Amino acid sequence: MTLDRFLVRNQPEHPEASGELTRVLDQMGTVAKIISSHVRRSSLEGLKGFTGDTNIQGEKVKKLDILSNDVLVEAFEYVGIVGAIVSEEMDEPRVLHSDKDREKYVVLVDPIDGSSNLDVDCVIGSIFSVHAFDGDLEKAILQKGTKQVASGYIMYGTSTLLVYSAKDGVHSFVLDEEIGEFVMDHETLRMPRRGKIISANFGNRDRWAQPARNFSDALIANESDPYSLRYSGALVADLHQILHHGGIYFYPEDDRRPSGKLRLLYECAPLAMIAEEAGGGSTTGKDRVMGISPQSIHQRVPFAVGSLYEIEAYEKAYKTEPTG
Ligand code: AHM
Ligand code: MG
Repeated sequence: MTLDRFLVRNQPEHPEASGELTRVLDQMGTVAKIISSHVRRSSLEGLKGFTGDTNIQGEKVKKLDILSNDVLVEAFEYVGIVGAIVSEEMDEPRVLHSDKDREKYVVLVDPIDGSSNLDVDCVIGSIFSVHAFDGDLEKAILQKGTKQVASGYIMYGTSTLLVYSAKDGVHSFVLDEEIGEFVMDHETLRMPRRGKIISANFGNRDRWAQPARNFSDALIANESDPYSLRYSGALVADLHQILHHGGIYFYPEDDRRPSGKLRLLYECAPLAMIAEEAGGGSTTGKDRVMGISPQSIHQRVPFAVGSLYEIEAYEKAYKTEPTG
């Protein structure tokens, strides 16, 4: 079963079953193939390293960040029904069309997740979220995660994978490079209720908010049923592993970053939706990530995502020791 066949087959099940969401998701598959091909050839094509610029987040921009961003913008300009695109790499939303009768969606993306892995040929990803758009751009962008029409990620690992949900479960496809198609590997991914993986940057442990420290100390102290630490530097890769084996990823607020590191609209909310659709959850510690009303396009939030058991324990740690 290829991605395009599956999308057509499932079209009537999509909440917005006009066939147009299918076009957006199908185009994401094309984007995935193009970026994947550049990622695989990045050493040969001289795509490693920085451009010399800094983005709105204050982070140094890499060549592949920009190339991937351009691929996404061009792809959705072509589709016609995407009115605008919001990206980690662009200060402001890029308006693609102003044909009010045709625009149906806004696409929000992190073109390259785990940029620091790029130059050492380790796993990276792309994250996307699709919002409905009825002509009011700001309203369309600043929607709660619960309002997402679809979301997903692409993982450039040992294989290239595309995982998405259109609120009808989580579907996973692997790129067959010989035929140039995404082929289904899991029709419905379900996450274990409780897992074995703990994924966080423990180099920051002493800076974390106290509840996150308490939570991780308690988990690690469980000698009878120990957890395994897995932290790749790419959230997509860590979440993908947790989807299969269960556990928790967290990037909490700390004394340098009071709102954490990760961006709500194009990193946290789309992956929170994937986790929830797979039977897991996501929280800031205090609030369900999917329920947060965004205030700005590059807003950051403390983020934990994973199996229900660990997410509940994380929230309990925040209730026991509020951060104020
Ligand atoms: P990026 O989109 O700039 O790559 O940042 C997001 C990434 C996540 O994929 C990863 O989990 C985290 O930042 C790693 O940050 P750190 O190096 O601080 O642990
Ligand atoms: Mg990024």
